[in-house]
This record gives sequence, structure tokens and C-alpha cells, in this order.
Amino acid sequence: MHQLSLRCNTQAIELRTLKSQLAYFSGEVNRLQEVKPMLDKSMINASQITPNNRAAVAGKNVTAKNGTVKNLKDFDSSVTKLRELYVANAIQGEHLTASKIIDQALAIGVTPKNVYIHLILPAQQEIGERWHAGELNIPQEHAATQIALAEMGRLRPLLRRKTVLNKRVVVSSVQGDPHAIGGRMVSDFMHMEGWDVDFLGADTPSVELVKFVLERKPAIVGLSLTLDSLITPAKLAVEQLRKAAPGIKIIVGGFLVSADPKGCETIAADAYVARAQDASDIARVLVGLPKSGESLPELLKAVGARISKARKEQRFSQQEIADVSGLERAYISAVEHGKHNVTLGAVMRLAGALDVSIEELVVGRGE
Ligand code: B12
Repeated sequence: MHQLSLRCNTQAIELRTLKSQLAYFSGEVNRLQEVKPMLDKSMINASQITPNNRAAVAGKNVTAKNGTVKNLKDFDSSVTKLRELYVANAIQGEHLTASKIIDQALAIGVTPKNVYIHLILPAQQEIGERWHAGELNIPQEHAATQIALAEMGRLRPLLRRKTVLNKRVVVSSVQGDPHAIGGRMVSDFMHMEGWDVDFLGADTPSVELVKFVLERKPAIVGLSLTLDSLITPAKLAVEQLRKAAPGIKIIVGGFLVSADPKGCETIAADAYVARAQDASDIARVLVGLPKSGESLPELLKAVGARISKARKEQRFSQQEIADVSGLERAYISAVEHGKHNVTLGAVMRLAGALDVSIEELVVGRGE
């Protein structure tokens, strides 16, 4: 009864999620219909935008029509041009145009994830350099940052989830650190890769972080660190987390990991990861899962080893498992050695014979 009501609840939640996604997409269609006449009226060919005339075209629409984007080189240069336009508009607070530029990037085939990586991230970096050099003032940086956050919010539902790992990660900036966009990016990418994510944003006091971790029981904590003055608080947070939750894996990432990798090592985390897109693979290794980009032979070997281990743990011979599963003994032997591209049907039978879940054989227990 309890299970039934849980299942009903889950289905209701899924239905609500689907409904809200549907509402989002109908909103998007309406928005695009409104924007289309504007785009048609003021089209600029992407190849016409050069660094010299970018001020002239800033604020207008860019298109990749007329066969402009023919090959990768053209594609790359279009992305670069779109990025320049995005920066020009973001620092002026021209959100609507910045938004349309992102739509153009999507229209020429840039994936939402690559919009994060190739438009928003470098735009923020350029803004940082120009701010540091005194070329931009604080309101310009703030305006651009708000646009970046809003655009990421708009793109987030388009980042498709590839799988579900049933493993949690808590991502937060270190106590005292006001930078949150990097942590947001990591969170969104890890969600795509199947992690359940709690993103806490900027400046979480480490005592509160520890309490939250004890409640949520994540497998991984990701700490985002930008400022060099915060190495000591980061180190303290790691110490407190390890004391309260032994066995927890901690990844430190952020601007400082690229800027001062040696300095960061003193934090004594389990891994230091500079780029958001690498976080999931490193986290998978830390919790004992195979990397998602693993080659087929490696995957078959890993699956075979898990089958062999489960069989030996239960003291079955290959012949006994063959008898129960209805598979040939020689087939099972080849599968255990990773020499056979085992079918899902066979994994299902083996899982049944060994009384373990399919996931346990394919993905592992996370041990
Ligand atoms: C926006 C911004 C701010 C905003 C932040 C608002 C917000 N909501 O985030 C505000 C205005 C608050 C701010 C404040 C300051 N800032 Co500031 N800021 C920036 C700026 C321009 C952009 C940051 C950003 O959005 N980057 C985009 C994200 C996506 O990049 P990222 O954070 O590096 O994240 C990537 C990776 O690092 C990684 N990553 C990040 N976190 C994590 C976590 C994990 C677990 C993993 C795996 C990976 C990972 O994933 C991302 C994608 O790969 C940067 C410039 C820059 N180069 O980044 C300066 C910058 C970071 N700021 C800087 C400074 C100095 C400051 C101030 C100290 C300035 C001052 N004197 O007041 C203050 C902080 C004051 C304080 N309270 O302590 C310096 C830092 C230099 C340093 N480390 O010594 C920078 C580099 C500017 C510069 N060139 O000098 N800033």
C-alpha cells in the first residue's frame, strides 16, 4: 500500500514535470513566433560580422542562412562572432538581443551545453578581464552577469538528462565566495549526466553545509573556489565534512583550480577539477562507476568482471548459472572475460539467476 502510494506520488510528480515542460515549450513556441518577424526583417549574414563592424551590427540579428555555415571552420567563426555580439550586448544590459543571439547559436546547431561552454563562459571571462583592466565598470559586469544567469535558466530545461544514476551531489561555493555561476554550470552538467543535484549557490557557511550534507547524504560534495584568500576556509570545510561524513568524496573546482593548482592542493580534497564538463566523469570514478565515455571493450570487461564477482560471491559455478539462466556455459565464460558483446536479454537472465539488479551488473554498486 505504502509502495503503491509512493508510485502514485512519483507518477504525479512526473506528470506535473511533463505539464510544466509542455507549458515551457508552448511559451517558447509563442516567443519564437513573436521574434521571427523581427529576425526576418533585420537579417545579417553571419559572415558579414567582423571585429571591426561588430559595433555596427550589435543589437541586430545574425543568421546562418544562405549557406553561410558550410563547414566546421565557418561554424567556429560564426560561434566566435556570436560570442562577440553576445558580450557587446550583455555589457550594455541588452538582454533581449543577447537572448536572440543565443537563439541564433542554437539555430546554427550549437547545443545548449555548448552555449554554456562556448558563449556564456568565455563571455564572463572576457568581461572579467576588461573589468579588471578598468575598461568596464561594476554595473556593466553586474548587468552581464544577470543576463548570463537568466540565459542559463532559459537553457536549463533544454539540457537533456542522459541517464539516472541515483546518486546525489551537493554543489556549493566556499564560505565567503560570492561567485556562483561556475557552480551553477557544474550542477547543470552533472544533472545532465544523471546525478541528483543540490546547488546551494554562493557563500555557504561550512557549518551549515555540513548539516545539509548529513541530511541529504550525497556521494559527492563539489566546492567551487574562486578567490585565493579562501583557501583556508576551503580547507576547513573539507576537514569538517570528512569528520562529520567519513567516506564522502570531495571535489574542488573553480577559477582558482586553473589559476593556482598547486596552492589548491593544500585543501586535501579527493580531486581538483578545472572544467565543469569533466566533473561528472571524475565523480563517477570517485564513487566507483565506470566513466561514461568508456570504450565498449572496457565496458564489456567491467560488466564481465561484475558478473564473475557476483557469481563467485554466491559460490556458483559457471555451469550452475548456465543451468538456471538457460545460457550456454561457454557463453557465460566469454561474457565474464569481456570477450562477448553481451545482449541486454542475456544480462537480464544473468541478473535473474544471480538475484541481483541489472543496474548492479551494468553500472556497478558504486563500491
Ligand atoms: C561575475 C563576477 C563577479 C560577481 C559574481 C556574481 C555571481 N553571482 O556569481 C561579483 C560582482 C559578486 C564578483 C565579486 C568579486 N570578484 Co569577481 N568575477 C566575476 C567574473 C567577471 C565572472 C565570474 C563568472 O561568472 N565566470 C563564469 C564561470 C562559468 O566561470 P568559473 O567560475 O571559472 O567556472 C568554471 C570553472 O572554474 C568550473 N567550476 C567552477 N566552480 C566549480 C566547482 C566544481 C566542483 C567544479 C568541478 C568545477 C567548477 O566550471 C566552470 C566552467 O568550466 C570573473 C571573471 C572570470 N574570469 O571568471 C571575476 C573574478 C572571478 N572576480 C575577481 C575578483 C577579484 C572579485 C572581487 C574580490 C573584486 C573586488 N575587489 O571586490 C569580488 C569579491 C568580493 C567578495 N565579496 O569577496 C577575480 C578573481 C581573481 C582571483 N582569483 O584572484 C576575477 C577572475 C576577475 C579578474 N580578472 O580579476 N565577481
